[in-house]
Amino acid sequence: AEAKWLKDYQPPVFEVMDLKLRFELAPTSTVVTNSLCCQLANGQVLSDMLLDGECLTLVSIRLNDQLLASSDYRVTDTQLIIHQATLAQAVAPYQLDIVTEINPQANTALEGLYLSSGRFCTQCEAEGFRKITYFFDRPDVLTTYQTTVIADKAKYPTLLANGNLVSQTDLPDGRHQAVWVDPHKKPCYLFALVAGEFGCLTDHYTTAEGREVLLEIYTEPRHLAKCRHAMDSLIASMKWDEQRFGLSYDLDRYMIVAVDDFNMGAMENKGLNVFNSKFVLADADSATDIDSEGVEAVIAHEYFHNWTGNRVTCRDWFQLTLKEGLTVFRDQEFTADMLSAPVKRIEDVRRLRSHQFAEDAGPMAHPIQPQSYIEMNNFYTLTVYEKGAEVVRLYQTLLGRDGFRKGMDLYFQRHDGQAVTVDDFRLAMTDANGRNLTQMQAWYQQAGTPKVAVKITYQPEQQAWLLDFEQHNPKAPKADPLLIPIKLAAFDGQGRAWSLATCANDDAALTQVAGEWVYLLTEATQTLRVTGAPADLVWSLLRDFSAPVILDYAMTPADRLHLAKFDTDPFNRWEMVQQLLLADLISQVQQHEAHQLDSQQVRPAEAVVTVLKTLLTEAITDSTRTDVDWAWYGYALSLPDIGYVIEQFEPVPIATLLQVYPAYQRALGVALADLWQQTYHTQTAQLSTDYAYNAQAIGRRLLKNRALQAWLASGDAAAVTAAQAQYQRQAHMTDVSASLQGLMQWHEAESEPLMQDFYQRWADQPLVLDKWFAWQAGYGKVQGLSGVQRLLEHPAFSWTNPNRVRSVLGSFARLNLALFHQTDGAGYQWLADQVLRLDAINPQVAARMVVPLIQWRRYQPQQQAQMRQVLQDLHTKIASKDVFEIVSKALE
Ligand code: DPP
Ligand code: ZN
Repeated sequence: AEAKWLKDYQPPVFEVMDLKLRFELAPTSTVVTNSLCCQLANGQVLSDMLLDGECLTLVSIRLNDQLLASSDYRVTDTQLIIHQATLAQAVAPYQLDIVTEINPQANTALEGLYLSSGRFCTQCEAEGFRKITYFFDRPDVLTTYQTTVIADKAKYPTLLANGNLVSQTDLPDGRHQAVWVDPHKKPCYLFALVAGEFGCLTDHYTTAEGREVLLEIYTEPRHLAKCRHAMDSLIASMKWDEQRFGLSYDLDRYMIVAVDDFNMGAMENKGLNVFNSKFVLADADSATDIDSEGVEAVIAHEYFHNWTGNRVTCRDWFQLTLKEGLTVFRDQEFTADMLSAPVKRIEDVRRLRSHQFAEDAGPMAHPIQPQSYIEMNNFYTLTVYEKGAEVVRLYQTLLGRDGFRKGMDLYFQRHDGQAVTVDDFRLAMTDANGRNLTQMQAWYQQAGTPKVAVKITYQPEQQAWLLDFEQHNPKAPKADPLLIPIKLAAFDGQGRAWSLATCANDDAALTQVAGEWVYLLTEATQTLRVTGAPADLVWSLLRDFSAPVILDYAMTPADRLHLAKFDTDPFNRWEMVQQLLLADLISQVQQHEAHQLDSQQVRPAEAVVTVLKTLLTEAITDSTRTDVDWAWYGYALSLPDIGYVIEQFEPVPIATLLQVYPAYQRALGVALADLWQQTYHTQTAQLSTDYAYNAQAIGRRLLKNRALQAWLASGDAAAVTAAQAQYQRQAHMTDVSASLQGLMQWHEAESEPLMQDFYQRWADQPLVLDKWFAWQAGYGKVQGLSGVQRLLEHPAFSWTNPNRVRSVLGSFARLNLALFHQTDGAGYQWLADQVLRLDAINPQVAARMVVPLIQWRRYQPQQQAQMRQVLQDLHTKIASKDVFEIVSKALE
């Protein structure tokens, strides 16, 4: 497999003026007629015409209406090459009519045109269009599309494609046809087609410009009632984008189609989004709060792509973060406005630190603008998306919301209708604000999470604080320093904020943006000197997580407690509690590793118990208040993810960690059992049994269920009874799910009859059944690996449904760490066996499932050897370039 490189980018030789596609749909043999009109692009000279195409059966090619002979062109596994000599004899513009045949039913890779539960749908990003027809499958070739869809009317009553519906007619043979025209030029990765039997929820939106837009959500008819939340989310997104960015929708129709078999979350095809049904269908009975938040965020994300991605697209796939980082940032800001801004920030930073930091420290580490790839699908990563969004956020932190908006306005003014690069985005921000942002370039080019070490000292004679900063990127030790904004504040002994205004004049790097102090790191080492300040200040740094870095700052527990109490930044208050917990966890793991204490002796430190006791007491006392951010309490009272704890060790003493972490959870449960119980009851009392989707209710449920979890961990029999009762009430899926997960984790035997009941209730609802699989794969311990294996043999398991595969293989390797890391290495072998099997069916998903194995270098010698052996073995057997690329990098 050959790598493609950013440095080899060449502009397209041909420009396409128009494309007409005609599909005669049939499950095993669909005929695609592609009529494309093209000519040499400006400044190009005639050469062979290279059209991408894979897994296609070529039927015929006409050039300017002349049937070509086989000597006029050549076909390889990946291309159709029309010889220069053939073109030289024709008159430009070239009218090509290419007829091919494809087999959607055999398409289990779910790239290109495929069938999902008997419905046709497409997925073209990144390079799936080449599996539909021969074309210039690259994002910088944009053209207008007319799509004719022909299919049996009884089996496929709904026929959809991008743009506006022009005509729909019956054909004599029981078939019908629909013609769709998309007036906006687009790259082929945004093409979409859908055909099948659907129910449709409709609504309307009038844009700020007065355009009447028809909104449609298509799904299996039986799921129609579960689409309301998605529709409300869509309308809220349309309104939000107008208010925040002045961006309105640009077609008469916006369609969303939910399908069950989908490799990713969703796809922003112009005017016709295709979604994994997981991110469309949600009601109180079948979806948790987290699921509903996911629907709201993904609906918004795909909608926002209409401007950041579709109207302005990427020049090449190395620029993916141009649209993804920016669109994730936009959906984060949207969710922050819809629910709770601090809680959204906490959730995003938790995910970043638990998963993206790990990716950035491992063998797949890459800059947000990767320099090369073998399989582009492998670069739809947490780094490109989540770190990319953090980099976009840096501009807003530096320029303020207004400055950021000015930059966005200029970006659209300059580039609407174009395929551009991350440099174009940076230049728009630069020019709109008259600010030199050249140093931001390094954020796009360096892999690895930067570390910022801070030493703070006080000089009593001068009443001066010295804050020494040093930045360093272990993955790129020789790289240029980055521009890192550190939001900061200081609080005195009484907890009062100390104003930095007097020192701002002495140091140009200290500025105020939107009322917050920001210290700009631009050098490898830099010192901020704050004079005339009292000795009792405690410094709050990297507030609101103002840059995606690891802050290396040894605070005393007393200072952490002080900020946990007085900091005015809710993110950093949360962070202080988390740091207390993390430091304690790390020290207990180290002690156990050194002295082989048994897990009975795990005890949370006094400071930890004190701070959690304070928070729980507050939550109980204030439980009737309606102005409290309850989700904040829920997260403050949660342990750092085990994934984040693992990140703290090199090498990772995994066996010890997997003893200590649950023992610590139990010990915290026991130490505060009464308070967990009271929190559970006081919050339950405040919640109506009716489900409501709003920040207040979501927050209460989060806190209540966190308390239930901790109480269950304590071993108290009353907690088991409470959890069983909560399950039996069947109030909504958030409560059902929390009770079952808690019981499975801490009282697996007691969970069994409830799990059976759950199966009976939900056997015919795939998205809910995914949970049933995921909980067993993620938490089931009693039956060991054979219990997980049995899930694969369950009649409801399916290798061709990505959600189902992820719910077993993904949950197992991410959550069931005791089995995954079991000492004989059988957990590693089991996962590798399944990856190999999946590789033959769906390489893209297989490549995701192998990732937990590639972190082998982080572990101790025994696990290292076992994991490496399994990877080496896999390397010799694997067929796809998807898995090959990842395993090869892991073994380099
Ligand atoms: N472009 C999709 C998304 O992130 C993924 N293919 O929205
Ligand atoms: Zn996206």
